[in-house]
Formats: sequence, structure tokens, C-alpha cells
Amino acid sequence: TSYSMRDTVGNYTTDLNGSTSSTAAGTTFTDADDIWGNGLVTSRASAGVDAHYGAEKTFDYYKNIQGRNGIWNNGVGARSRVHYGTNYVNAFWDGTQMTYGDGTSNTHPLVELDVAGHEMSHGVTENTAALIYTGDAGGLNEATSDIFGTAVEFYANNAADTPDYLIGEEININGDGTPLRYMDKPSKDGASKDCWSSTLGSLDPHYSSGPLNHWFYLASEGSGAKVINGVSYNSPTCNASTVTGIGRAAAEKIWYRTLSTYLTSNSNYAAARTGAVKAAKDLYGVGSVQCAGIVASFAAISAPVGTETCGTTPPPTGNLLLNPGFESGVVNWTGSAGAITTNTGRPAHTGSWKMWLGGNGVTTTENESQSVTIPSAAAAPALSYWIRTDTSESGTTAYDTMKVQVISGATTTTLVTYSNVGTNATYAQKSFSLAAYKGLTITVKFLMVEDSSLQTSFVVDDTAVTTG
Ligand SMILES: [Ca+2]
Ligand SMILES: [Ca+2]
Ligand SMILES: [Ca+2]
Ligand SMILES: [Ca+2]
Ligand SMILES: [Zn+2]
Repeated sequence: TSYSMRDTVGNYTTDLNGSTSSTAAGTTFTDADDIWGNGLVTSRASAGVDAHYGAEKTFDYYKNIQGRNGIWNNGVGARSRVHYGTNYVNAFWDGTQMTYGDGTSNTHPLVELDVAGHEMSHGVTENTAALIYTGDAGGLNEATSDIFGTAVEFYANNAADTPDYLIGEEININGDGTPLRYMDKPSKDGASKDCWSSTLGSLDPHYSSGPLNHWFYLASEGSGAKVINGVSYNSPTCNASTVTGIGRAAAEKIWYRTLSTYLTSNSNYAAARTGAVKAAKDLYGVGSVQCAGIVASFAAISAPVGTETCGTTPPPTGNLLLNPGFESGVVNWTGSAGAITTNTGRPAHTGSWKMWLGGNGVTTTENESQSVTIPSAAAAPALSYWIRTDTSESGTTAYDTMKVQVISGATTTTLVTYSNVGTNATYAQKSFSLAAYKGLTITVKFLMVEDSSLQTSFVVDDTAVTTG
């Protein structure tokens, strides 16, 4: 059996054997036992299988994490060509395929995973926002590739290439063991900027990428000193703030949505900030912690502020009481046994369950209550319910009573008191303002006291606390 370095979606890898042709297909790697290369440059397949690994992990990352089916979002993989030219110290995406040089002395092929993810992410950018390669947009383009190259590295989580926020840390391109770029503090490379400024766009995109790389680190991990997978970081902020990270997974998703939904070819850092706030709201909700983290991290790189805000969580609407018509039975309410009932001795307003307090004709105290939080943004919060009463008492003395109360902290307020005087056996709806309780958690309580003889029944159904 002969194996070919090609996967089921069409990612495949070829040997250019020193060619510098932009169109040459190269020779697809084949192998007798499906064990490729030996991890050393002495085997031509070593660089090939590293490149192939990068293509597959990048494909899988976009598909499984971002829901994007390949660079072109068409389910089709890409060709990777290795052994390009002689002593060629670069790797590049040309719009159709990946090409990798062998590096200095043909012994340092540029097939590191974050490089592969970086270069192929240029293909994703081409096919989404299509950011141009100059000005702010050029920096956003380059940083997008560093962000997703790093995301692919974390996704692969390979012990032989511990995930980090460094770019090119495995290929020693500087010759002194230092990585090519640092996301926590981009200026550590001696040329990239940590903070946005109005002159940023005049820099090479590999340096104007600095602020967005810095943003990604801050959004993911937060500011200050931190050790992650054994690597020490210390990320500053440009506005003297302290930033708390929202997690890399959220930052990745927000940036991909920003890129694929809100950015266009000439987008600048201000547009990136606005788009990311929108994306965060789309993915995590208005007023979400994630959105607040996006605002804080963009502020921390001095990106221009736009008008887009995270907003505030809209107050809940509808009925805030649970089991308001008692049709779920004795749940959500706290109180006396038997008060919430299907007993047909008195009718429900709707359904078959209601709250029947009293009706005993003997000395009794009964109650039912439920706690509810009144949103501070509620326009006109109110308590309402339907009630019917009947009695065997007569005269104008209140022997049996039912109070409707609001308990807020140590204060109990009685909204209304019903009694055996003036009963009404036809259901009527009553409503009381709860405007005094905005922002508070209160307990709504129905409290009934009956004397030793002659029943009075207070039957309540279809309760509601609404925000108005
Ligand atoms: Ca690494
Ligand atoms: Ca890395
Ligand atoms: Ca009912
Ligand atoms: Ca009585
Ligand atoms: Zn690049």
C-alpha cells in the first residue's frame, strides 16, 4: 500500500524540490507505511507533514470552533507546498495555496503551527472582510492572522508546541531564540506598537498589528503579570486601567464574528472596536460581561471610541410571578397547607386551581407568599390579582379579614384589607402600584385571619407582578 499526503476534504501537501514557481503543483508526498518524516530536515517529508498538520488543524479549527467550512467556506481544503526555493526564510498564502521555504541554510523550514494558521487565516480574511494591506486595515489584517494562528495553536494543544501568545516561538527566526511577536506586549519585538495612535497606520502591517494583538491578549487573559502554560506574560494597558479577561474562547468568537460580519476592506481600529462590541452583543447579549470586557480591552489599547455601547439588560417583561394562576399546584408559593387547591367548593377564575383562604368557620390563620425582584428599570411595576369573597357573617363588623401585603426588608406594608363586610362573589381584578419597590426584592403576601365562627372565603386567582 502506498499512502498519499492528502485528507478527505482535499488538504494535500507537495514537495517543490527547490522550485520557486508560483504555479508548480510539486510532487504530492507518498509513503509506504503512513509514518511521515523523522522530525529532522534529513527527511524531506518532515517539513511536509508539519505543513500538512498545520493545514488540517487550521481547517478543523475554523470548522469546529467558528462554523466556517474551510478557507473558502466551501468544505474544500487547500494545497500546501514545501521546500520552496533555497534558504527561503518565509511562508506565504497566495490566495490559492500555502508555500513554505526551508529557512536559513535550508535547515529551518517555516512550518510551525502558528505560522501555518497565520498564513491560511490571511485566506479567511481575503474571503470575509477583505481588509486591505495598508493603514489601520493592514494592521487589522496582520493581527487577525496572529490571533487565529494562536487560536489554532491552542486548539491543537500539542505538547510538542505548548500553546502560547507568542508568534513563531518554535522556528528561531531571529537566531537568538526569541519569538517573532509577543501578543501580551507587542513592543517587546522592538518595532510593534502596544497602543493605537493616529499615526499607527503608517507602519508596516506587521507592526501596526501590535495594538490588535495586544487587544486579543487583554480580552482573553486580562492585564498584568500572568503565567500560562509555563510562559510568563505581563500585559500593560494604554489607559492605566486594569482589564479582566473574558476568556480566549469568547475573544476568538467575537473577533471572528467581527471580521466576518462587521469589517470591510478599509476598516480601521475604530471600526474594529465598534464591530467587536456589536459582535459581543450578538453572541453574548446586551449588557453582557463579555461585551463589557470587549469595551474595556479596546479602551486599554486606546482604540478610538465610537457610539456603539453594550447597552443595559432590558428588564424582564410579562408576569414576574411564578405559577401565578396556581395551575401548577402547590409550587413557587410558600404558605398554609391546603390553601392552593382544586376544591370545587369555590370556583377558580381560570383553570381549576386557585388560592382559597378561609372558609373554615373556626379560628384560623392562613397565608401564601412569593418573593419577586422588581427591576429598577421597570416603568410602572404593579401587583394584580382576581378575587371573589363570600361570607356567612352579617353586619358591619370585620370578624374575618384578608390582607394583601408587601414585605420589603423589615417593613411590611398592607396594600388592602378585605373582610366579611362587603363581600363580592363575582371575580373582580384588583391592581396596586409597586413603584415604591423598584430595584428591590419583595415578598407578596396574602394573610387571612378568621374568627371562631361563621366562615368567610377569600378566593384569589390569576395573580401578576408586571413591570408596566
Ligand atoms: Ca507554542
Ligand atoms: Ca505560538
Ligand atoms: Ca387558576
Ligand atoms: Ca367568621
Ligand atoms: Zn501575515
